[in-house]
Amino acid sequence: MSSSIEDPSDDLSVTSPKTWAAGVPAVTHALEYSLGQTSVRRTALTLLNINQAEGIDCPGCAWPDGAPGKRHLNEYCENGAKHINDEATSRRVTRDFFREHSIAELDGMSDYWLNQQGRLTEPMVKRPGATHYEPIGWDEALSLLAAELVDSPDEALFYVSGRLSNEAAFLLQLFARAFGTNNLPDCSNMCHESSGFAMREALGTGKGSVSLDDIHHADLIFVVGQNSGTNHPRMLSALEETKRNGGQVVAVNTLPEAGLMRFKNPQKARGVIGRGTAVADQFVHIRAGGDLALFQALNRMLLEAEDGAPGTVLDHDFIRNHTTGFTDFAAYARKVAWEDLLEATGLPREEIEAVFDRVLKSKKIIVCWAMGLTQHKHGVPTIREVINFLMMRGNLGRPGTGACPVRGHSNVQGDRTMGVWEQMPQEFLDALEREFGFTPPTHHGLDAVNGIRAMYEGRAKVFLGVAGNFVRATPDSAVTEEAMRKCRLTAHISTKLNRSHTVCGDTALILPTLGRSDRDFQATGEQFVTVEDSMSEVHASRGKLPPASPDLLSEVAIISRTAHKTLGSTPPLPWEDFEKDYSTVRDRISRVVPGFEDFNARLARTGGFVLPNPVNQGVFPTPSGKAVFTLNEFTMPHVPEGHLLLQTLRSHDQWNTVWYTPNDRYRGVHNARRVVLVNPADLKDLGMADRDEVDLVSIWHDGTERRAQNFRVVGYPTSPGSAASYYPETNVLVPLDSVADFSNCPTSKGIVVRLEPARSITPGAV
Ligand SMILES: Nc1nc2c(c(=O)[nH]1)N[C@H]1C(S)=C(S)[C@@H](COP(=O)(O)OP(=O)(O)OC[C@H]3O[C@@H](n4cnc5c(=O)[nH]c(N)nc54)[C@H](O)[C@@H]3O)O[C@H]1N2
Ligand SMILES: Nc1nc2c(c(=O)[nH]1)N[C@H]1C(S)=C(S)[C@@H](COP(=O)(O)OP(=O)(O)OC[C@H]3O[C@@H](n4cnc5c(=O)[nH]c(N)nc54)[C@H](O)[C@@H]3O)O[C@H]1N2
Ligand code: SF4
Ligand SMILES: [Mo]
Repeated sequence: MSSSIEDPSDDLSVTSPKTWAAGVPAVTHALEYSLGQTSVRRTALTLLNINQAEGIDCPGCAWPDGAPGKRHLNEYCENGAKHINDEATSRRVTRDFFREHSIAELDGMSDYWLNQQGRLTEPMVKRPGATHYEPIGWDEALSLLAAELVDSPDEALFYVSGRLSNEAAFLLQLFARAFGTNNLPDCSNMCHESSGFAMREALGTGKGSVSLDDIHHADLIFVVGQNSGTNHPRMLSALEETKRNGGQVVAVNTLPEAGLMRFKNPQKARGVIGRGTAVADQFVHIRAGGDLALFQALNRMLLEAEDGAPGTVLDHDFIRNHTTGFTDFAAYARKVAWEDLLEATGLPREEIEAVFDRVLKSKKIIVCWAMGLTQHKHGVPTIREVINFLMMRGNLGRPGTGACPVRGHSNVQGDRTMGVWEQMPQEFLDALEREFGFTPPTHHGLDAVNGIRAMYEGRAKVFLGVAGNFVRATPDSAVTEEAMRKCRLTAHISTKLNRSHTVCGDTALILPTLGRSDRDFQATGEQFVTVEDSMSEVHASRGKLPPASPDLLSEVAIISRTAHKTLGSTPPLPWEDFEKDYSTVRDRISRVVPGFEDFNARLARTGGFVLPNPVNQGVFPTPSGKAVFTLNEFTMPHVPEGHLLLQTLRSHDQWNTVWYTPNDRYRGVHNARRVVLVNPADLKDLGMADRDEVDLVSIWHDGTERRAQNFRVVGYPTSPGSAASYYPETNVLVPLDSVADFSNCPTSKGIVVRLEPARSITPGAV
């Protein structure tokens, strides 16, 4: 396998896309990967503990676990198993490794190769002008970091990825705000930010209102812009139960993803030998970016059906008692022309009518969505229109109904609850002030995109990344890398090596930390941490393995010590106590964050609890106290002649910026990642053929072009006019300024590109 930064695609092989997901091959692939990383004993230990009541929360996605009494012994999926054993690997990155490999050399290696080197084992520093990382003691490393955090607090960025525990996230935001800045960019800025903006405006809360039980008992579930079979695999078991209970599923996607079609549950005998369960009752093969129009069409049909049979279609009680803006919304919704809606969705009218039939027959509807909606320019209006759709028939707050943004990282929702957001509301800042006796800054901080701009322009000079891989997760790779290299100091608290460690500021620090699976001993004894999943369930996670190295510190310890060194005793906060005993952090959380009252005692008593969702209590914390119907201007992405709308997505075998193998099994793509999936009819129009070597060139309003070199074309049933390619190789194509309206989320699913014959066959720069 190639170790260079580019995967030359020489071994590309393509087989028919799979028409079903999971089953026995999924188990085999997970075990193969796990046993390639670590011993049978450690694999058994991680797998027996993953998602169990006293065990390790899966460090994969944020899909919830079953209720404690209903959990299987194997409460994990293929990708969760791979993911935890990628962390539990027996491979180690030592000081010898850094002596042998210069930073320039490491910079030329692929994301795969860097990750495969194993767990980081001791703190390392790159001094100004140095070519290599060298070992440094913890005390000196953290003093160095603290010493750089001296100037204006707003010149520092504190990036958080959704792997962080509640305890560590709470302390990090406390540190940043006590220091004097709200510069807390996070992975959510690039992920579900559009969901938060849309839902807060319409419902007064950014969180989903749905539980697993709701999923099981819905009449109709929409799965929109989400590849559940790969990215939230156990959602398929939940949908299987929905179907067993008589519910239906409509999948809306630009690609016919295997997991949306048929599922063979590897935990059930019938999933091993049978044909599995057909997941989607209807697959809606929508045009890229056409979802706003689809929901506008459904909403318009609801209004017309109500005209035909007044009082029977809409939920007038809900609309009257709980919402505002219905009249204006209805007037607006009736105006959008059918031809425009059909053109934007790319669907025949009968197909939308078939969806509408299911809607009319269903009393309990849930809409689930992910990046296929959030990462478009009009992601926020699209999600607002989804909420309009749910509100019209009162599909909110009742059992079996609701809005379900399916979150990515295992604790991304918890990190936000803990205050990691550059725009936390004033009530939260006031609560911090009451508890800790200092006045947090009130002006908004920098998000990911604005943080990159600030580093690029020299306004931000110190970058601390806590988990994640900032330079690969962010758009416009060339610009972002230059921005990072301009920093005075870049520091990362990480478990594994990644490209963010090789793209350094003048000084750079690698601060290696315990992972979820590692046991965590502090002065008062063994500690555990807590997380919140996509359905607002909070529970503990306890590491079970001996730590990857004796020189690792926990995230809580690193953050507490850095804060102490930076701030001294101004304000006077008990950083040492926080490190010794995480329950003291939870005591603070219980007094600052609503819903966490009596945190420690409730965890001990019940093992976990669900945070209250106002929507389910009939409360809408908007300024008017009611849910808001919104007017969402009809838009469709403009794609000039000869161009395609490119989405950058995940293969089946990667975790965000890190790929595990170069295969995308369900889509039938093997041994290559530099591929672009294009509809065969578009290929014909473009005068191109399957397997042609092309460069992808993105265009932007200011006339600039960005190029990603040497991709292989694969004819694929993506909807006409759209193309798909893997992230992060294609992040170089996403202009920094190409962001979703309102949420500032990079438009990773809507990049206008053209395909050009490859300029060279030698792999180019990223
Ligand atoms: N194994 C694995 N699991 C993961 C991750 C991982 O990398 N690997 N990442 C985690 C994270 S952080 C996140 S946020 C989630 C992401 O979960 P997903 O959102 O499922 O991830 P993507 O791969 O970005 O897939 C986007 C889906 O939207 C579809 N899509 C794209 N554009 C449109 C559109 O305009 N309309 C519609 N209707 N569909 C569209 C794509 O075809 C694709 O199926 O997964 C989490 N889980
Ligand atoms: N083009 C494009 N760009 C995208 C997306 C897209 O769909 N298309 N998706 C966006 C989305 S949804 C997201 S969420 C972001 C993801 O962005 P990030 O969250 O920043 O990226 P990850 O790849 O998840 O980060 C992997 C690194 O996290 C570190 N890590 C893993 N576990 C731990 C841990 O327990 N503790 C610590 N301290 N470190 C740990 C390891 O060092 C590992 O190398 O990317 C975004 N970028
Ligand atoms: S569905 Fe998500 S949380 Fe559950 S086991 Fe799989 S990766 Fe882990
Ligand atoms: Mo995400």
